Amino acid sequence: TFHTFRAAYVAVLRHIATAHQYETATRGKHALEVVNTSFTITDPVARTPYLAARRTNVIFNHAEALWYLTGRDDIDMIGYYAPRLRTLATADGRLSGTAYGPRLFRPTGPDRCSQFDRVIALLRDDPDAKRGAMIIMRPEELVDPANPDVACTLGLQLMRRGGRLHATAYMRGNDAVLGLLCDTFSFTFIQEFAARLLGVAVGSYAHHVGSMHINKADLAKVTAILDESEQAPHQTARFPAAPMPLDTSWRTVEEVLRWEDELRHDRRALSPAAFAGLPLAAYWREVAMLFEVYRQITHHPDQPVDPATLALLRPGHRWLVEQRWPERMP
Ligand code: 5HM
Repeated sequence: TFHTFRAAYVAVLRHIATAHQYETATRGKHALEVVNTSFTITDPVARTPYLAARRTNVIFNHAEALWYLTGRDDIDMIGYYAPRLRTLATADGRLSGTAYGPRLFRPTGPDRCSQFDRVIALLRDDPDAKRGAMIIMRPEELVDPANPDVACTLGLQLMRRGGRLHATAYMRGNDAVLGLLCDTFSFTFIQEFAARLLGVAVGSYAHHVGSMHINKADLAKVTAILDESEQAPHQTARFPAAPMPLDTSWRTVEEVLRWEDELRHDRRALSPAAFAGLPLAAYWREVAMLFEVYRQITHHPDQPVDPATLALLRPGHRWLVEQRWPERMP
């Protein structure tokens, strides 16, 4: 059990790097592996590790979590933030296993509800329920042995206990360097959003993984992350986590996504004046501003990011953007 994700992340990386059980070679990747890894974090709002050596793309992290909420599986939105995901897309521009959105948030079945809607309704009516589980990996995903994109997450469970909403993720496999960070970000974001819809506090987040591994190609990065965590152990305290506003609803998410779409297509810019006028809480305005930063980075590669834009980011997010795109800073 750890307080923040950063502490859990560093502990998992250190454990595999110093005490791996197996060396595996499958589907073109060589990895160090530990089987059956679990951790719990008591503050899932502290989901971002501030580690320069990791160069977290915090804009992608928000885009991916919101992409899940849309229920979309097209590559257009997420491929803009993570171009390497395009290699997994089908000929008609869709992602299968990586796209958790349709599985969690798209209506299915006779009630035309999503798994998420059903779980929220269940937990509203029956707070002690233990059935609040959503299934992600599907039985048919192994029919084609060459399927390049099989979901790594088996399911997510929400439990309302002691006035708080706890979440559990169950994964068959997890890349401890890349996937672990992105997946914990998205799953705790969904947890916090669910807590807002239910009007309860955020509880703990637990993460259970069958195969936790470090790809050998990432070992140098892991060493750098572990060195940095020893030298700068208190970076998280410099950038306190911000909770999602209590009145966050589906309408909030839709408004942020309207801006995301405009900015991704470079149809509008989010100026400081437009930012001030957004009908959103400061937390969500700042998320929109992350997408504005990315619009400038992607659509205007010849110019540095506007200092007035950077000034409207949370200090922690600004720091991460500076680590990730130092060559684009004013
Ligand atoms: O061979 P396999 O299908 O397991 O390759 C996919 C790998 O991508 C996983 O083992 C895991 O290391 C990583 N992954 C992850 O960590 C993939 C996804 C997409 O579902 C994810 N987290 N969300």
